[in-house]
Amino acid sequence: MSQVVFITGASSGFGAACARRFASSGRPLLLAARSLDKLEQLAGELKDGCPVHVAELDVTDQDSIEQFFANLPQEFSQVHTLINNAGLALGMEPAQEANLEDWETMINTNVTGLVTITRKVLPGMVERNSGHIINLGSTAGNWPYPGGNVYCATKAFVKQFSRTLRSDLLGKQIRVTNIEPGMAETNFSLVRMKGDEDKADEVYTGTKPLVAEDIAEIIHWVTTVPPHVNINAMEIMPVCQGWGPLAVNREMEA
Ligand code: NDP
Ligand code: 8X3
Repeated sequence: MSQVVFITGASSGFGAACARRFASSGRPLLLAARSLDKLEQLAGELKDGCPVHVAELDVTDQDSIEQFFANLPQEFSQVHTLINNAGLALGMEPAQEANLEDWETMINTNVTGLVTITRKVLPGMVERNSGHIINLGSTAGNWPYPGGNVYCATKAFVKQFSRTLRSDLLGKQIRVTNIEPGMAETNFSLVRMKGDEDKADEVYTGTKPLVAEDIAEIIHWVTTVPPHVNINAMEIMPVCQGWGPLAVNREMEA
């Protein structure tokens, strides 16, 4: 049976690193993102290792989604492993000052986009009684931080959606895993800081963050455990990251 690996957000960061990691296993790769030029460049790099199909996909746009699935070559149409990776954060402002459009974009991408792609792919997995859905959650879905407001909430959604998928799929040979990385240096901060390179660099200054290849290695590993084993979730931080104490404001009136 075909073991197609479908990666959303494959043009950068974790998605591109996953494409490179899975290419070495020879499985057919279906790579999607909005930046077709970057996908084509990646496909050029991978083409000797495995069959690759790249296509433009905006997970927030229903027409784009319909077109993407309608135009899939037959040999890439039976997805075995879905890596729901497309996602982003925008802004770090406190909730009362945040841009509502940024909130909508995060919800449309990280929540609505992720569930729509899952809903498209899942019936085929159920019919074939075979598959693995790997969602990109985040430490942000477990631990709140100032300015994280809606981004953190979208990743908390991903966590619970991953668990409820497992509930619905009980009895089927379909695995679901939520991968929850902490600070990782990709284009993530540049996107979040809206192209401000100094602000994006500051996020990683003096640290040794995770890199995309660390997460790709772990995502690949969760697909290699014996078929009766389901890794429900994995939270991964760089050694330089940890938790602070709960915040207490000491300037309140008694
Ligand atoms: P990058 O910015 O490097 O990659 C994000 C990818 O998502 C790009 O390929 C981008 O492609 C794609 N994408 C964004 N919006 C859309 C859209 N509407 N439709 C299709 N693709 C889209 O960041 P990361 O690799 O770091 O992020 C990948 C995932 O990991 C995200 O879900 C993020 O929230 C999560 N994550 C990141 C962490 C980090 O610290 N870096 C930690 C924890 C989780 P394009 O612009 O071409 O569409
Ligand atoms: C990305 C990790 O801490 O920047 O999901 O929110 S964090």
